[in-house]
Amino acid sequence: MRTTVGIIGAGPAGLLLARLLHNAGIDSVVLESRDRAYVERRQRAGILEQGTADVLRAAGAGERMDREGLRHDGIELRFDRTRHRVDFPGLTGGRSVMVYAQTEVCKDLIALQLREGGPLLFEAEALAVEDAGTDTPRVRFRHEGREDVLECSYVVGCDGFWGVARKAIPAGLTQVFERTYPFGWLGILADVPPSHDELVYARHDRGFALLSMRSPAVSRLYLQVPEGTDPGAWADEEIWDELERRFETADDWYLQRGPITQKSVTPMRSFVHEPMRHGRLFLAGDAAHIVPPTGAKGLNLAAGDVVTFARALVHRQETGSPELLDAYSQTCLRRVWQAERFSYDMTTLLHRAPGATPFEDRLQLARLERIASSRAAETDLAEAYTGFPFG
Ligand code: RFL
Ligand code: PHB
Repeated sequence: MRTTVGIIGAGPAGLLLARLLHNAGIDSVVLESRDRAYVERRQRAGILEQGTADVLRAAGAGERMDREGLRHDGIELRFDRTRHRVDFPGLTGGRSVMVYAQTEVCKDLIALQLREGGPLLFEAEALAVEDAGTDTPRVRFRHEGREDVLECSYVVGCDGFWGVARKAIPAGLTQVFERTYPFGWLGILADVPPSHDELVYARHDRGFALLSMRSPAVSRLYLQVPEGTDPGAWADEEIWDELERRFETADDWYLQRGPITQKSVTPMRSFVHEPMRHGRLFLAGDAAHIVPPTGAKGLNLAAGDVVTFARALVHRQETGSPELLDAYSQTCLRRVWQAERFSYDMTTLLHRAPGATPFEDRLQLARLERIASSRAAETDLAEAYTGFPFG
């Protein structure tokens, strides 16, 4: 098997990349280790920056998003039983975000790829990337019980944090920056209309809580829990009781309960692998970097990486110049580190670390009050949340 771009992984990064390349007339093959149903059901991100939504639209993958997605013009910060709304368009010159789940983005891109694009193989597990430093990189993979080789001009590792692509970059050329947090998120899906029309990020002495949504009828909620928590250890009513405590306000707002249909725990981590390129192997999305979900940046970073790669490859094909491909890692990392910074800031602003001192608690409240009372501080948050322009 031979192709121009071998793509490992059919998460948002791999699927969007395949679409962008198809639209530019460049052929690709996508290898995905899981089956289609698994990829389409995996609960993850919910927020698209305006730039990500624009890219999906321009790629011809925005039709259902524009019909069913919810445009959000702000978020609420909740602390000390008070509520503060951050008005995105008013602070950023008109920018907003879109609530449209990662599951739906993936479904739309898979349908398009299978209808119009190049091969997308499910249950095709990449085993290794070979000869990444040469002009003829190869992906060894297993599909339908057989081992095979995909010969490529370029390989893009979009295979997430646990993938194999990153391992093909020699350790001696690599620097890893990492931080783990001593807590995770217990996330639930519930068949109940969201109790607020925008996302609510709550800081509470008992820990962080987030109210999000998947549709006008389905809520997505998260609770900060100790690292390593077993989701089964939390009874449904205990979850609602705890959410109610952490979202409590001084006014008459209340949290509506409903049947919980899914429950899981996500660890929290910051991680950056530098460089994001070795020879003709490029890393994109979670394969190269992880952010804690508090800033809603992971999927948006993945989109930024593959847009950068697609532009660079088109430039190479049109002009013969490798300049943009050579700059890929540097270009992506600038944006990545801004997202790392913002996600870290949001995480430390809103979560209660085990053993936090009263001094640290007061500082958190002072940071929140600063955002609530200074247009400059609030604008900084609004600009980062809605996303910096692509490229
Ligand atoms: P993915 O989605 O992990 O996809 C990688 C794909 O590669 C496949 N794979 C392989 N395929 C072939 N061979 C191999 N050897 C392979 N190894 C792995 C996997 O099966 C998979 O299909 O990475 P990608 O495409 O880079 O996308 C990244 C995003 O998924 C991730 O950053 C976001 O979900 C993060 N995230 C959020 N991001 C946002 O922008 N906004 C949010 O609101 C947001 N909320 C979240 C999140 C992530 C969360 N979790 C569960 C970590 C909320 C949560 C709870
Ligand atoms: C989600 O809806 O899953 C979501 C929203 C905002 C975040 C993280 C997750 O910051």
